[in-house]
Amino acid sequence: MLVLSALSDGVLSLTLNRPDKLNSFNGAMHLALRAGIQQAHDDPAVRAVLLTGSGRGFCAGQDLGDRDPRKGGPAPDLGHTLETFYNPTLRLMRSLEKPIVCAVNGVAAGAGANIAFACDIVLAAKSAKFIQAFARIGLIPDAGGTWSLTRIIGEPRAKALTMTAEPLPAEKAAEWGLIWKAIEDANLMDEARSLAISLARGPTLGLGLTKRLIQAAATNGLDEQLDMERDCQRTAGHSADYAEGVMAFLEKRKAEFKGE
Ligand code: T3D
Repeated sequence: MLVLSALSDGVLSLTLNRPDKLNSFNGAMHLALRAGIQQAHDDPAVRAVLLTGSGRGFCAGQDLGDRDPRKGGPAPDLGHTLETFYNPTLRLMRSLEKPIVCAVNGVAAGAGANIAFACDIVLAAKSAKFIQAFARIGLIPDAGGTWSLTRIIGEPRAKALTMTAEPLPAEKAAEWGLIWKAIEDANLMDEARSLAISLARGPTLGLGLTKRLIQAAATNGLDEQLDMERDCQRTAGHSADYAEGVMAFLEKRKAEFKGE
C-alpha cells in the first residue's frame, strides 16, 4: 500500500508509504493519495484528514528515479505530469471543506514541502526541515509552492528559499508562519492526532465554510469578502451544529456537534 489509509474517530489518516525513497511520489502513490482525499470529500463519516509520512521522512517530492535521463527516450513533458498528477490533488485538497492536518514527521522536499503547505494546519517535528529542492535540479517550484510561499512569507523570503534551496528548519518555518507549530519529535503524532480528532468532533459545516472564506480572502476585496461572510454565516446559522452550540453554551455543557 503506497498510502496507508485508516478511518477512526471521524479522522481519515493518510500515510505516504514509500519510506525507502523518503515517500517520494511515483504515479501510483499520487493516485492513491488523490483517492484518499476524494474519499474525504465523498464520505460524511470523514470529518478531518491527518496526512503524514512513514519512516524518517515526510515526502521528498517527485521520485527522481522515474526521471533518469540515462534511461534514454525523450525528455518527459513535466507540464503534463503536473496537470495529470500534482495539480488535481492540490485542487482537491484546497476544495475539501473539512480540515486537513499535516504532521510533517521528517524532511519535506520539493513537491513534498508544498503539499504540506497546502494543508490547513501543519505541525512539524522539530527535527524536520522544508527544502525547496527544485533549483538543485533545474526545475521551478511546483505543487502550488510559488503561490503559497509568496502569499504566506512574501516575495523576498519566497525568492530566497526557492532560489537557494536552503533547508528551512521546522522552528523557523513556524516563526515565519509557514506552519502552525514545531513540536518535540516524540510528541508529534500524538499531538497531531488529538488535534485532528478534536477538529473531527467540531462543527464540520462551519469549519468547511471557514476554510472556504479564508482561502477566498487571498483574492477577494473587502466588499466581496463581507458579502461572502454574510452568505456563509446565513448557511451556518441554519445548521444543527449552530443550534447545538448555542444550547450547549446556555446549558453550560460541552457541545456535541454532528457536523451538519
Ligand atoms: O517530475 C515531475 O513530475 C515534475 C514535478 C516535480 C516535483 C518535485 O518534487 S521536483 C523535486 C524532487 N525532489 C528532490 O529533488 C529531492 C531529492 N532528495 C534529496 O535531496 C534528499 O534525499 C533529501 C534532502 C530529501 C534528504 O536527504 P537525506 O540525506 O536525508 O536522505 P538521502 O540519503 O538523500 O535519501 C534516502 C533515500 O531516499 C536514498 O535512497 P538510497 O540511496 O538509500 O537507496 C535516496 O536516493 C532516496 N530518495 C530521496 N529523495 C528521493 C529519493 N529517491 C527518489 N526520488 C527522490 N526524490
